[in-house]
Amino acid sequence: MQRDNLIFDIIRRERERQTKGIELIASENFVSDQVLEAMGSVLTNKYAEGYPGKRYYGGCEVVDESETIARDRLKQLFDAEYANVQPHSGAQANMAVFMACLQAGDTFMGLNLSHGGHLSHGSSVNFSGLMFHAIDYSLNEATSRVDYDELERKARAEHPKLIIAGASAYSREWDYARIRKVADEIGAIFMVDMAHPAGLIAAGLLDNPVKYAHIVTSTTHKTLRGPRGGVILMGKDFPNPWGKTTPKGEIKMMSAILDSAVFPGTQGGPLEHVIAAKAVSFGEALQPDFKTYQQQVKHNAAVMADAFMAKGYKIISGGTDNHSMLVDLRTKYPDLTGKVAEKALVAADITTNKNMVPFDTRSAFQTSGLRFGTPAITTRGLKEDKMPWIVDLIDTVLQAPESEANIQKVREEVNREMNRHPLFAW
Ligand code: DSN
Repeated sequence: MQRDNLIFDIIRRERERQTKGIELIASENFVSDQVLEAMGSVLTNKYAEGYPGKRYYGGCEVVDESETIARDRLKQLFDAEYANVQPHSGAQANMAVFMACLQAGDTFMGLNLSHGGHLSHGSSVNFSGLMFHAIDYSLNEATSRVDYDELERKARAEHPKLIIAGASAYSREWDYARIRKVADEIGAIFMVDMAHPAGLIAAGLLDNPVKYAHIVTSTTHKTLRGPRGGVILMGKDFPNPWGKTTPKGEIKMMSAILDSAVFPGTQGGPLEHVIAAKAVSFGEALQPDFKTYQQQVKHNAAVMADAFMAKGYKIISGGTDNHSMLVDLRTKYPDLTGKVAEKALVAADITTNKNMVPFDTRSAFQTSGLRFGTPAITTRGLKEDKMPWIVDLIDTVLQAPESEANIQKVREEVNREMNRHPLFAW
């Protein structure tokens, strides 16, 4: 068969892009060579609908072992009793939880998307907002932190069946205990989507939501530094409170309902090559040096946020407890949109994404903010001493985002420095 040079040339160019630039997208990271190897393995050839020991295909005895190891390592990492490693993504994991806990049209509550929430937590263009009745809570305007008073007020008034904590752009720790308390009061299920800070949580640097929530979902590729994918966890199993029963009239436990909601409810065959790569990355996260890495991620983020503020930028909520931060450009550059800023930075080989800020005056296509995160550059080996340097470069670009000469000067400096931090061993 002829080699597909067209596609492999694209892969080569993407590798080059990743190698020469500063990667600041808060939800991205660089996996290890052995995670890549597992993903590109012959396991992609295997159909394995079902779960270990209970499959709909023959020949699953080998992949049963890697899926079991993935589940066991994940449970150990987060001190959980139940784990499902089959969701293809975080949104798929969330969809399975909706299917397990709600009926179409039921009310649930999540953080407003424009305040840092996620599409699958109730956006009107996502299945969550299209098929269910989504209500939201927001950030307090003065503090830019979750408005727990509003959350409690709305929960008591509207009785959602499911309350979701977790965000895509929120740099602060959560008060999970407070949300669980109101969920118990109104008889709601409490779910945490820990996709962004999962790695910091695994390393014990942030509170573990598995202690408080009924159900926890996550992606595996952000701070956790695994392959792209999703997972579902529970600290303790419990009977489904909405009374779903088996044909024999028995109350089903949530673990069985969740397993069925993933397969056959919302997915077909699991991606066993990705599940093996998840297992490898969970094994890496169980090593002591993963904690050192996460400490550096957190420290780099704190130093970066301070460096932005020292230059007159507004950081939403005044800092960060995790790996990410949201910059409101309006304080320093009132006329600069996130869209223009992102484009200029990308041209300088600094990758970030435009993001709405709470109470934004611009649309999601323009935005007044930029989101930054440190997981990827920390994997690359950059330490806190480089964070003010990165902020200087960003500020140089944003001072004259239309100037190609300015951008070129920064790009050359970025490429020179990143050349000193090899990314791939092969
Ligand atoms: N889109 C992801 C992020 O960038 O945060 C969340 O799924």
